Amino acid sequence: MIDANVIEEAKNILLKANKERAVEIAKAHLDGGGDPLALMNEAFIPGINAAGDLFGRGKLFLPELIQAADVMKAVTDLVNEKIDAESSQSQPKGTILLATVKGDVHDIGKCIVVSLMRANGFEVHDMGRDIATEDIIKEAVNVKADIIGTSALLSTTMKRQKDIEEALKAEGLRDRFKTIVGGAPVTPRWAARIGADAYAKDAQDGVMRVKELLAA
Ligand code: B1M
Repeated sequence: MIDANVIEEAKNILLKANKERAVEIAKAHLDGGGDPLALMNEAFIPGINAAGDLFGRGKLFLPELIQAADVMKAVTDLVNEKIDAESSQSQPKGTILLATVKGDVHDIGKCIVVSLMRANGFEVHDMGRDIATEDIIKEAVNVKADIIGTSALLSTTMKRQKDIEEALKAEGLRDRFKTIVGGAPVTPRWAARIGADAYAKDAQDGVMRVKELLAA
């Protein structure tokens, strides 16, 4: 449970792009043994979403959103380092390829998903962001992935998740991989419509879903 003052301050810090203070708050929380995901889920994700809402309503300009994202990225990097440090070193439970789809540079959420899956013992190949469908499929074959996971944050780029399903079918590879999709505009309905094997609403849910997919 995150202190209400921290939640309020996280929002203001992102809007004011005060990276120094953001890092200070995050370090204090993490060094004090606080839960890394709670810090994100309860404080910083609502904070960046508030910035996104203001941007969507024309009350925040793109350079300000970019600065807020830069602060968010600094906090996410700290949280991910902490999650990585706590990760189990056991035999990998499965191989997952993750990428943000072509045309989309949003990767803050995808990076949290990467860290949490690694922390849960999966071998994760993170291709990064703005990755073409054909490259995702080629790499999945290369690394012998069990699961292909994609993130999309724009209503225009979520269509790339459908392209992946279609390309896998066209190449006769659909049965070789399970697929999971996520990202703010993505819904369970979208996942079902395009034929993805799973949808995850956040990083924790993503871990649950990949466990289910691998057990199936
Ligand atoms: Co952009 N952006 N942005 N942006 N941005 C949104 C998405 C937007 C909703 C803001 C708004 O208008 N209200 C809007 C999209 C509208 C739409 O399509 N419907 C938008 C827009 C319009 C744009 C630009 C087009 C703006 C412009 O240039 N005019 C542009 C697009 C650039 C591009 O991609 N080609 C753009 C740019 C940017 C920045 C670069 C400034 C920055 C991104 C920086 C970065 O990622 N490195 C940015 C940001 C920060 C946002 C918002 C404010 C926050 C996104 C974020 O980091 N959230 C966002 C508003 C919003 O989403 N409400 C917005 C926190 C993050 C932890 O959550 O990514 O959802 P999220 O990930 C979650 C879950 O979704 C899930 O787990 C994660 C952790 O809990 N999840 C998965 C995600 N992927 C998963 C995969 C899985 C499983 C779970 O398995 C595979």
